Amino acid sequence: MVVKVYGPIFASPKRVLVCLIEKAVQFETVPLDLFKGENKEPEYLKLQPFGKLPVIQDGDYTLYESRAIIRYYAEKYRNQGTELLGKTVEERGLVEQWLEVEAHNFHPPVLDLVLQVLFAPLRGLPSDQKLIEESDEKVQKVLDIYEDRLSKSKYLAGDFFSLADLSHLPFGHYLVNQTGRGNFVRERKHVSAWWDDISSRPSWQKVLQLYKYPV
Ligand SMILES: N[C@@H](CCC(=O)N[C@@H](CS)C(=O)NCC(=O)O)C(=O)O
Repeated sequence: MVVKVYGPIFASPKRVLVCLIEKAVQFETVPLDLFKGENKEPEYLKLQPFGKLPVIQDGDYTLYESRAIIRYYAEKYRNQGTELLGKTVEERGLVEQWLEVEAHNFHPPVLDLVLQVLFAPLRGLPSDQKLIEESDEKVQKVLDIYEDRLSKSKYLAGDFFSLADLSHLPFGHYLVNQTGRGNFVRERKHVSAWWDDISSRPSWQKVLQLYKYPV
């Protein structure tokens, strides 16, 4: 059974796509246009009642929340493709810790920047300058902590690439390439080397090549 992934051009579904490629899991994609509100159509809400992307269908199994989906596939295909969860329970603990950091410390201010810097002008709305300034400050503080961590280990959870690193790719891409804040990464030597390493992985390059971001 081939996994179906909804909305591949958008950022959060890309978290799932890059994981499936790392795990050598076959998938097909189902286009869904957020700009046309297709995520609020009754048929889609049956799959994802909050009207967000992504959702996956794997046979008659349906799952939403991108970080839940990547954990599911990393565990289900533990012995296939790249090992993304660590080899010991201690490594797994660190993978989980940094996945939580990505979700709760890195992602929220980066999302605010993406919404204010990229999407507000697109919708003809004014950008909230105060929120932009606050988010800039928050992201830089988070990256200071990453710089310290990455001066001690090559990747976030240790000396192995994991789900924790992978989870940064979709919005890290926005931060570095689309919001004019590449300097936040480039000014931090270890963060910069880490970003170059993870974003040059063939899996991520393939996602970028196949599914262009909408903005
Ligand atoms: N926590 C969710 C967030 C998903 C999310 O916000 N997706 C965006 C696309 S990147 C979306 O569906 N936005 C449409 C909306 O909020 O109406 C996940 O990781 O799956």
